[in-house]
Amino acid sequence: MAPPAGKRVKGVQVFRPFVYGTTARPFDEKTNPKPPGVPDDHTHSWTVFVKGIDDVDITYWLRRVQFKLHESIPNHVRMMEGEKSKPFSINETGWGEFEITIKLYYAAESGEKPQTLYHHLRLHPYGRTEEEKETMRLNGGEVISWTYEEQIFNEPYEAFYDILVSGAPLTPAAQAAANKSGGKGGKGGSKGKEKEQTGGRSEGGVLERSAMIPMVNRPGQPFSRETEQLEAQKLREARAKVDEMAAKVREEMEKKQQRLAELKSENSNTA
Ligand code: SLL
Repeated sequence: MAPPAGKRVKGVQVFRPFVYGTTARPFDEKTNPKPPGVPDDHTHSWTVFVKGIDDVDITYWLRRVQFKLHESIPNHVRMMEGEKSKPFSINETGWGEFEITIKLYYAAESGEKPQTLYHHLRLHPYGRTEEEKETMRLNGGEVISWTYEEQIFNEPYEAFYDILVSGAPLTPAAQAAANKSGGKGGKGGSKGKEKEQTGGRSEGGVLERSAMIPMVNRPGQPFSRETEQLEAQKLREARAKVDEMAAKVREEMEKKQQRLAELKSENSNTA
């Protein structure tokens, strides 16, 4: 592919959050019956996906995704073309866990080469404790293994930069609202600013074509400032514990050194 015409925007980095991973569910007569034709040895249905944070559209920067599944699965290399506002995803059934190769193909305007991610399909929750395992369970039976990631575009081409930051096209309702407020002849800087951000908002409050993440969690949307703060809190607590343990070890060492000095002097006295 020829590189796009135009210059790169120097000194600028644009990042876009996204989520990838798998969701698996054991077959169960009541809640997840096995569809006809699924082999006897298959124990789970599962999905692998790449999507926007809070399900916002990402197809303006991510054009298509290739999923490479285990060779035992028929037609194991699957290319998914982007469909606006829909996750890139594949539904399958099987019995075993394996590593999935996820290759990201960017918008042609970006001039970026494809990049590969690796994700381990999880059918069974894991962890040292039941509590840890529980964090992988959603809606009772589902086993989730999801990763938050940020795609960084370093010094993007000008045309691509425009696509990244210009905001999503207005929905008809938003267009009407914008016309209305504009028609009243409102002056002032803040109005102008609002107009720049033409995109709609997701349910969690995230603007289209932005790098925002939601303030709080919602069911099935665990990546938010709330989660970030909880993680930071956990890290602070772990750090305090490590400091405490280190202080204790130091104290014990000092005691031992003192004892050693005592023994040495006793020894020299008796000699
Ligand atoms: C394991 N190393 O032993 C892994 C291999 C393979 C999973 C897991 C078959 C699906 C199908 C399937 O689930 N393969 O036949 O369509 O655990």
